Amino acid sequence: MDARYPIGHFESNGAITSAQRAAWIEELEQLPSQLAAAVNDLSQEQLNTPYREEGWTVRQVIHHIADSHMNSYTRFKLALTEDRPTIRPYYEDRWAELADTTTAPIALSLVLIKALHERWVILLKTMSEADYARTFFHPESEKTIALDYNLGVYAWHGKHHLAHITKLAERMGW
Ligand code: NI
Repeated sequence: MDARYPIGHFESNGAITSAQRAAWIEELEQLPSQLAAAVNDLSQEQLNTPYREEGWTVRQVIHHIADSHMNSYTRFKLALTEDRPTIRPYYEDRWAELADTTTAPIALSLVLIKALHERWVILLKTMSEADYARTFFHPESEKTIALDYNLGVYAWHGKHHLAHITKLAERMGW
């Protein structure tokens, strides 16, 4: 198994049903408490352990989720209020090397992710079928992305990074 992709890549084929969306929203809703449970008992040394060789530390993974999901939330709001806006890509690997990500207490991002996901879920639960069909343009991939697909991507993204932490803890016998 590739330690980088413990749950595989995101896959979505064909139409996305409202039941599928509801399941993804539920996953986003549960992520903050699952993350908190995964890191609650870890020591500073454990938090500073890379989840794989050459990989981010557990601390960086937690702060990265906050960075990434703040960007995603903004993209949802842009797409809901503008016509196919071009979103702003960023270098997530460089963000992850900044001091707030390498050294800040993870409690800060756990609170941030919890509050952010609560707002995100309120928004997601009130979005109509037409809202989920709204899109943004990603200038790097040059793809037009619909919000229902992007919901799936970020439900996957949360589970993907959660699995980095839980698999590491399993391997290390923590
Ligand atoms: Ni990521």
